[in-house]
Amino acid sequence: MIIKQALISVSDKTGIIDLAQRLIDCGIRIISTGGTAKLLSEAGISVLEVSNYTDFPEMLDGRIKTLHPKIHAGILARNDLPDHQQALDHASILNIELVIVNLYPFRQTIAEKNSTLMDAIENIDIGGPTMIRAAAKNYQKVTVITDPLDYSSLCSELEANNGSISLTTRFKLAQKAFAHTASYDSAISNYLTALDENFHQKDFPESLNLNFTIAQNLRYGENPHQKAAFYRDSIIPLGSLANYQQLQGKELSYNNIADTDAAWECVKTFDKPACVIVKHANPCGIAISESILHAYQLAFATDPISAFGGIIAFNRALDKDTTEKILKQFVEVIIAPEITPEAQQLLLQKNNIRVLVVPLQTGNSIYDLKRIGGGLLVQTPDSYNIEESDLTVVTQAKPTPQQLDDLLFAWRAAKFVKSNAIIYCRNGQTIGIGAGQMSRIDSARIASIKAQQAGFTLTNAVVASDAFFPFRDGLDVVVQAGATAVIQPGGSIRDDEVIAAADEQGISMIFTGIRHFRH
Ligand code: 93A
Repeated sequence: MIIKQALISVSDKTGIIDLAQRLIDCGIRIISTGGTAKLLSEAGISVLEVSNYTDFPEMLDGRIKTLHPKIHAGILARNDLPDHQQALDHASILNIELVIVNLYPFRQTIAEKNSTLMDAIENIDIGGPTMIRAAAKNYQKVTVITDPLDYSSLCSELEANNGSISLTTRFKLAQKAFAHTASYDSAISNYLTALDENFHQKDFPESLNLNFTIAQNLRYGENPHQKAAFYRDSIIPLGSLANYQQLQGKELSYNNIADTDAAWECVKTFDKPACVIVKHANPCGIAISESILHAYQLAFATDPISAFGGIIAFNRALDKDTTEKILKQFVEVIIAPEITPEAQQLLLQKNNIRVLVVPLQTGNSIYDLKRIGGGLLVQTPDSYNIEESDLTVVTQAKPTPQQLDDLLFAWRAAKFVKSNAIIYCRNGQTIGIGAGQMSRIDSARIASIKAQQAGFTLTNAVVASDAFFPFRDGLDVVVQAGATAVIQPGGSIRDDEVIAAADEQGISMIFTGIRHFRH
């Protein structure tokens, strides 16, 4: 199918002059809307303006530009039916075999701080999606381009094939086009259904249209008998795992991705050089220090047995010295904001290890999603970081500055351990982690056992508990193990009993007023 006419109507005009020139060179006539036509003619490219072609001016401040039968019949007429061709000829309508459109920037508009409902409404494109959908429906004849990143492959194919595009490419582009208009309409629906009757923003839209695009098929899911794939969100904060670049190693598995995400989200929250080692979605070692080498050694020492086959995350560039140490252990994935060239060289010795880099940026997706039978639980992410003003010392003893530092570190760590979480820390190192138990006292016992197994005494350790102690027994366990300061949310009806227990044993305790359940 040789392309004779192309319709170009774009808001984002990046690369459009270059593209138009290459189309002209392929002998294609260009039909274009006001702004696009102006830009192209100023660049010396000959264009037929839509309004001249349809003999109907753009009107209503541009709300009507391409919504005309001469445009839509030209796109929608089938090329396999002589009737259709006759109808076009009869009405002097040209076939349009290539549609290049990108839409009014709705998402960008609503993302702007001071944008109003009127701004949003004016940025709902009507003519553009209509052309895209018509072109995609008629992919047997029409090639549709919605993404500037596809310009160059379009031109290459045209130039290599005497101005025609294969059916395979047309079909692929049609799939992409419908995904694009669906995603565009989802954004509009999410935005509008989040407004209440007074046009105020509600926290959650009435209907939530999610848009994820497949990033990769995975070999299998959590278990080998499950099929799995990894999808990317339509908007990705820069520092999210979904932006990963893999430098070496085997293909990532489903569990690798889940665990790496847990490690990366945790390590990113520390300012000092930090290392987090994760196994089965839980950290088995977290540490901060002056160097990532030392942080790694400390994190590894928390639980060397569990660290076997773990995921290791850093919040600084991975250097040669640290890599040398890591290579002594069995590791599944390493993730860092950067890997130095020397470290990369060294890692090649074990080319099965998956090595990922992701830009070090905080910022969460707007929603945290959890699938349940027949539905979806949606919440804002647990991104609250406590400040000094949230803290209340509830005991007679006050924490020393060193204890306070450790308590704050332990509190950060607790957020990333599955509930019930009890974490012993000392000098920026986790020394016993009790995770995922149904009773808090069991988590406390497990944390002490883990510490002992790894050869730690718990003298002068501090403890974080992700939620309040419902009874004094949990507190008694950690104090008997050797903890001298505790951080926890408070808020139990038996807080008095727990505070009295702490005072009785002469330890200090801080309430945060914030809980960090993680399931
Ligand atoms: O306001 S519209 O929905 N009405 C239309 O008929 C129409 N036709 C194309 N917007 C319309 N467009 C959009 O105009 C395109 O999707 C594109 O984003 C933009 C290009 O306009 P211009 O070429 O004038 O800059």
